[in-house]
Amino acid sequence: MRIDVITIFPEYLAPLDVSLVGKARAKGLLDVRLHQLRDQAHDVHRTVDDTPYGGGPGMVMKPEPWAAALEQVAPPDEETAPRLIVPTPSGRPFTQQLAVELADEPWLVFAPARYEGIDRRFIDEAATRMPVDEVSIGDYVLAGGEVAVLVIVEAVARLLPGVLGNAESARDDSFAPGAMANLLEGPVYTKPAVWRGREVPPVLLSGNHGAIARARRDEALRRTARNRPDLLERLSPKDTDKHDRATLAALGWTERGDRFSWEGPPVAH
Ligand code: JCK
Repeated sequence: MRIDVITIFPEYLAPLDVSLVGKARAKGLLDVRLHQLRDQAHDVHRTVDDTPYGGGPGMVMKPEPWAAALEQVAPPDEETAPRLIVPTPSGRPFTQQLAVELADEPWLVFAPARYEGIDRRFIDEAATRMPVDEVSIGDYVLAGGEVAVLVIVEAVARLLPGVLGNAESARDDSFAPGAMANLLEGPVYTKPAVWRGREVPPVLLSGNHGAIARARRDEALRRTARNRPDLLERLSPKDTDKHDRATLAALGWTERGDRFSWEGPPVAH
């Protein structure tokens, strides 16, 4: 996969040289190219921003340098066009599903902005030439799009064939005790079996694989109920067994129609 990033802070993307993404690049599985947006601003101050029409706080990135940079990276007269990803707090949520979709693309171009974002006309014009996704990595406000690029590139890179080792890639993310995006996973443990007087749950040392799977599933259900009740609301009772429903009932979650609903703590008799 080829990835181009256009930014006024290419040094902010230094983590792409390290760890999983760095190794994927070293192996030739990923070709990452960084571009300085200011190279496309030709006035003495290499200006890339200006005041917003209509007034309001902050500055807006000018369309001309972005268009020139994109045209240099992906010339309009070539037969193949990339998919353009624009991080923005008002984008659609970046999810594992979108990561899987992006991992299938041969070429991505990222346009991380600063200030209040990029003049709308650049995005609208780019969309006449290539698929454009405006995405948000979460409900908080960053100072710019570079960190979002790091997040998205790492999530996509680990899905590329050959990037993870065999042992890791065999463990599909949608296969775990909870089936990722449905339930959270429970806690994990390694040696020693007792550390500072704290034992690993004995079932994990029992060798009873059925009991281990059950205990992990129960922990996944408990954690999801506590931390992500929104995920339990989307869980189909069809994807649960009798034991799951008993565990959920003990947490106050009962079957109502084709969904689970929180009915409050179960009453003692
Ligand atoms: C790209 C500039 C900073 C700050 C205006 C926003 C009310 C607009 C992001 N999940 C995410 N959070 N933040 C970003 C992100 C932030 C960015 C840029 C991505 C470019 N900024 C900024 C404030 C505003 N307010 C809420 C008004 C931009 C992603 N992905």
